[in-house]
Amino acid sequence: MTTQDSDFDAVVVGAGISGLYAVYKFRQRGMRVQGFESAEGVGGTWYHNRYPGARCDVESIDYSYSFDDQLQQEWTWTERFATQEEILRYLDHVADRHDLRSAYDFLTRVTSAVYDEKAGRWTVTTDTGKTITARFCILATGVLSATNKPDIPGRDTFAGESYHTGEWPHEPVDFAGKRVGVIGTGSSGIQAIPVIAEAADQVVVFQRSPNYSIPAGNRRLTDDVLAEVKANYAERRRLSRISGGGTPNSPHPKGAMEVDEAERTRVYDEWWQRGGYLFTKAFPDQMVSKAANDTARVYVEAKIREMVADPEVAEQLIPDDHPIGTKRIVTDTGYFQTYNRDNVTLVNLRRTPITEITASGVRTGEASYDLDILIFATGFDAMTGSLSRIDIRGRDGRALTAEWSAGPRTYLGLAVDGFPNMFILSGPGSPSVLANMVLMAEQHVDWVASCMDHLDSHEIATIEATREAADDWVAECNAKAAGTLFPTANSWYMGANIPGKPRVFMPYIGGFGNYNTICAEVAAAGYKGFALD
Ligand code: N01
Repeated sequence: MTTQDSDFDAVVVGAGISGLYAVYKFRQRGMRVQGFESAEGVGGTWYHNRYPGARCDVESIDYSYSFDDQLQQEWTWTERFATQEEILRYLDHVADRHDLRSAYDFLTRVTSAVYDEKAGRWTVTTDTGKTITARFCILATGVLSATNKPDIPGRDTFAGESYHTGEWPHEPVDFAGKRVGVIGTGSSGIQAIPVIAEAADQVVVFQRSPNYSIPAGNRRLTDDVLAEVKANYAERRRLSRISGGGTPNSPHPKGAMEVDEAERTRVYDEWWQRGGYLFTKAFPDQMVSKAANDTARVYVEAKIREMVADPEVAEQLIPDDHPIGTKRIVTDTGYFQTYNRDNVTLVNLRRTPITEITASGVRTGEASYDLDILIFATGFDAMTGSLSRIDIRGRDGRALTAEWSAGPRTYLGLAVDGFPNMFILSGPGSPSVLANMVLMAEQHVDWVASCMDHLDSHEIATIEATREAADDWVAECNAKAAGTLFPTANSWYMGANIPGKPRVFMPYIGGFGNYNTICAEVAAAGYKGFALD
């Protein structure tokens, strides 16, 4: 390989939603792009999370690219909330349609990315022994992709089949006649448990923390609904871009505490019918006022009691340690009713913690559960985990992990001081997981691409966040989070699910629309807060 062959305008790490669009957009600019992806195919999250029941909790018509109008007119989503299989088929289609696979080396994990100050280039090495250089380093490594398998004594001694929901095998798992244990009741566990319960002989759910979950209200999308959406897609996208969460939904004009009880109940009934995590957005004060939040909490708790036949089990399924919505609220299909089945047992780990995993199953302080299959639905080292497993070094060999030892520090979530020409897509400090991740990815990539236009037209080689701008942005993110109820929960947003991880609220919670305005203002002001050289 000649130097010419191994030197690129940009390297894109990851072939998920944001990486694919970055490759498309940069190639549109005439750039030479090298992509790396550790999996065998495109799709990122949707490639790996193939567990039974996996679906997106954002409506399919919104959780899809807007950059290609012909694509959004031609593609037909079949259900309101798409399955993993349908989303992956869509992303495969997008990759083929725009010839994006040709940019990538698949089955190739980036091990290091090191900035060479003299050359003004990033040197990127992979686990396949490849080394390339590039002017721009684009980290599209995903926010929920580094799986967390807790260090439970005897974890690896289990003799049956064992899976993590985030690394699910491609071959179907046969549950028929099997005794299945599921550890974890976050979104993944809550989606998987009802589907597994229908197929398995026995399901034992090991629950440490109960979670709030709202029925999805999923349904097939009719031709009429799709025709209406497609006729109004431009407006739907416009409303999404100015919204708080990247979908065309806005809360009631008044706060929950400003309306009477009858109106509150009417609004909650309406949002309950809408289904899913949107329930936390019914009233504008729901996530900032404890009193307002309590009204939503009490409403949902009554619903749980209605859905679960055994009152004692119902009480164990109701959270008592966080305001509703401060942990990602789950969107489910038939979750609570699953506990009415004879073949499902709830084990409350708060009462009887797991003492060990053995060859034959799981042992708690009170009992031993013999299992054929053990599923870890135990989540991810969110937002920073996919970055910290790459050795990323900026100026003077400074390691990103060391720079972030007290929590992630970015400017706008996009850039880090000391790491020139490096951009993180949908990372900490951006709205990221609090927004529709597809429009989030488009916003980031579009901003980065027009930043590149600016650099090129002004003959500027490098762009780098200033330390002061990063400090101010971190302070702004913290202040925004402190004005909400979110920091009161031990959530993965706070890094609380990983032992030893700093407790910092990682996403920017000022709203997707506000964030878009801030980014546009920074660019219009000649990239305020960045040093251009
Ligand atoms: O992971 P989680 P997830 N012993 O971290 C438990 C997105 N997502 O994969 O709360 C026993 O939420 C842990 O218990 P606790 C979505 O943003 C979206 O489910 O730490 N239990 C918890 O119950 C979501 O929020 C979709 O006490 C242990 C569970 O494991 C995010 O991904 C679908 C344990 C982990 O829950 C992550 O969801 C799926 C231990 N040692 C995911 N360690 C949709 O779009 C952990 N747990 C619908």
